[in-house]
Amino acid sequence: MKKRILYAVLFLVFFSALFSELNASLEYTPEEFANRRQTLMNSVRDGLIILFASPGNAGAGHFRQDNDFFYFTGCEDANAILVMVPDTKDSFLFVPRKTDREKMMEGGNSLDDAEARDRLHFKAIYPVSYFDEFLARFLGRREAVFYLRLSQEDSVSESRSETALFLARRHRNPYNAQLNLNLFRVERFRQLYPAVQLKDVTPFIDSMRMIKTEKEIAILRLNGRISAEAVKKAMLASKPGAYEYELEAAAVEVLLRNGCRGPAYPPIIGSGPNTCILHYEKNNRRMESGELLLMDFGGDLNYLTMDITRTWPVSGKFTEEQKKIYQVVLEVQKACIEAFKPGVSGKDVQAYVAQKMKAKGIDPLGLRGGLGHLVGLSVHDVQTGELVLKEGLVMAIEPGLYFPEKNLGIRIEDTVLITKEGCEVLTSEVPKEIEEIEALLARRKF
Ligand SMILES: [Mn+2]
Repeated sequence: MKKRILYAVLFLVFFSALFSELNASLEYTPEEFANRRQTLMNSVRDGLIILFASPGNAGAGHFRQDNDFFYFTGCEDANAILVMVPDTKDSFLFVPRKTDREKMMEGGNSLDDAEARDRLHFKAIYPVSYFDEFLARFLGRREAVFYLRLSQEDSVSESRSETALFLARRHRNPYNAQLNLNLFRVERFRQLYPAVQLKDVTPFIDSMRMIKTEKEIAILRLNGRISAEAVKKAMLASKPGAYEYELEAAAVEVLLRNGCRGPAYPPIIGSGPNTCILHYEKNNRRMESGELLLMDFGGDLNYLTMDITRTWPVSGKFTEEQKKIYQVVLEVQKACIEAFKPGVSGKDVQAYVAQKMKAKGIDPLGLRGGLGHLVGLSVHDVQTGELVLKEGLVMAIEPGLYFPEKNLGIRIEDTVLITKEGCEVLTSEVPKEIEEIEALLARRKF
């Protein structure tokens, strides 16, 4: 027993050290962001590009910058504005002037840092109160076009279209039907600058954000390993009689120990009937032997997310029926991953899956496979146009079969990087083969 504890401690020390060393080399450099601004200005070419930082912290979570603002600045100042001038290739940052009291409570921002302008490659850093005067001066001289985010914002857990969807749902109740911040800003521009043509910068941003840079790929690889370890720890924490939230605790600990801000979305840990609720997040049910557990989980590391789902039996052994359905989902998921390579569309993947299932004599039970969703600064990352796979895209593939009448839902999800010839599974370190899962669960003692 003592020996086991010693090994556990040694493993933990080694494990933490390994990941933290990797973490240190994965800091973004200011040049990464300056280069992105140049690329964006090269493709937009006219007018002004204007992007907004998050206004401030909300709720109990840690501050997380607006995705588009972060992508082009790396700056975590709240309530700031970024202006890019494609004509001169200059960038300007506008930041609130903090009072002494604010500085004492929260620390300063880029305005208080004399070297920030040079280090971050801005032409100037101004107080945000100068922003409208800056625009007035600019409008006196040049053709009036502002490139704004006319589409919705995304967040760590929600895509641009989900933001729009949730807003539409909120507006079902007329007493909650105010504009969100993004739309309010557009309205304000229309009121203050009626002669200025407003154009959407979002498609330009999205085509850049879709293809991951070398640094982003390194961060995503590490996040894949950390998030996989987290799911493995949750698998080992599962047992008949345990509560779903106990698994959440085990998994989140691995994220926090390894430098993630936290989960990329509310962890989904459903047992029995809850395996059939796709976005279940109460995580407060007691699990029993004979049931399945479905866990959908991923970390948020340096503003890049991860998405994994595994399904396993609480008892440690699949029943024959569970095994049969699990095998179908697994074969479809593996066939999708086999089909992933540059040039492939969703239809191509479906055709490959159908042919593969036929050759193996497996009834896919209506499951067809496909492309899944992109992963990046948001776990449901940005996308422009009809999706065809390209080198540098990162995708989650997540086929699932759900039978509420049997309290049986199975989903298997990995996040993959599209490479020159195929794809690299970033989350491969958490088992998904039946024998591997049962072998891992056999290590539990209860
Ligand atoms: Mn997913």
